[in-house]
Formats: sequence, C-alpha cells, structure tokens
Amino acid sequence: MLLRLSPTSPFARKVSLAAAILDIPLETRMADTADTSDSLRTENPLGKVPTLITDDGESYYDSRVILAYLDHVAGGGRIVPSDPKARLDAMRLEALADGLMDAGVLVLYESRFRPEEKHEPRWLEHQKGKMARAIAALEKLVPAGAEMNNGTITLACALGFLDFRFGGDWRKAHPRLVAFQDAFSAACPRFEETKPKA
Ligand SMILES: N[C@@H](CCC(=O)N[C@@H](CS)C(=O)NCC(=O)O)C(=O)O
Repeated sequence: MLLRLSPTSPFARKVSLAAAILDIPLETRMADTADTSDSLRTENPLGKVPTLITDDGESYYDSRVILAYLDHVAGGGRIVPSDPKARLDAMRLEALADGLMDAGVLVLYESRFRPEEKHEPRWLEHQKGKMARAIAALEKLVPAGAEMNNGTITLACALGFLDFRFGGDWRKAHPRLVAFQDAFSAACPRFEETKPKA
C-alpha cells in the first residue's frame, strides 16, 4: 500500500501513526498539493493528503476513511471500536479533533495563499473561534486513560499539530488534555517517531 503524504500534515501523521500501531507497513511518497501535474489529483480528486492507494489500485481518502480501512485490513475492531456506543464516541472525538485541525489548516493557508495586506481578520477570527471552542469541548470529552482508537489517535495528532504550528498555549488552561497527551505519548512510542520535522 502506498501513502501519499506531506511531511508536516497532521492528517498524514494520523494515518502513519495508525498504520504503525496496527503494524501495517506502508510505502510512502511525498505529494505536492500545489503541483497541478502531481498524480495526487487523479488519485484523489480533492488533491489532498493523506491519500492511500491499495495494492489493487483503489484510492482511499480522507484520513477517517483510511483509518477505517486500515482497521479492516488488521482484522477489524483494533482501532475502530466494535461496540456501537464506543464506536460513536470515538467517531465524535475523531470528528472534533479533525475539525480542530481543519480550522488550524485554514488559518495557516491564509498566510500561504494571501499576502499579509489581504488577510481577512473576520475569517481568521471565525476559524480561531472554532479552534478555541473545539479545544474547550475536547477538555471535557477527553477519555481517561490512553486507549488507542481512531478518536484518541486523532486527538493526539491534533494536539501535536497545535504544539508544532501554534505554540503550546493550549496547555495552560487544559490540564486534562495535557495529561492525555502525556499518557498517550508514554504508551505509544510511535507517536514521537511520527512527529513532524520543521
Ligand atoms: N479531511 C481531510 C483533510 C486533509 C487536509 O486538509 N490535508 C491538507 C494538508 S494538512 C491538504 O492536503 N491540503 C491541500 C489542499 O487543500 O489543497 C482528512 O481528514 O484527510
């Protein structure tokens, strides 16, 4: 299986981490999402990373679908809980942590795609509001312990993304998230290994 990724994408980290936890080897190839000639755009019409191409040539995206696929390849019920209530809780945690990363990525893209004098403060505040509310909600939703599932894997990557791109400010008022991150990182050495390099 081939994973198209970029080195600093938190969504790609989520997939690399899930594959490492499940012991599924993935070949990797960097993608340039800005390059119109990159085959990524035919592998995934949205032109986004991560995109997974199976040995049968099937493309899977986005990261949520890829985690579900990897869980299926690993026999099922390994990182996507089988119990319906536990699965819903993990999916909601994943959706919220994904949404936090989506808003953060849009804040970063404002600088990447527009010169500073054209930045739209209302748009940036709109996205930053989503980030702040998501972090506050995650502080309440975060499960005790360090169970590895699609929700907690995504949450760990979202917090790692905040550290990498937005500094450690989130840590000040969110002790439960800090405890989660510490426990997750201690229980899963692959988390450190998949850390983005600046
Ligand atoms: N919902 C997607 C989000 C993926 C995403 O936003 N990837 C970014 C990189 S972090 C990307 O490929 N951006 C390029 C673009 O939007 O054109 C997922 O979960 O995989």
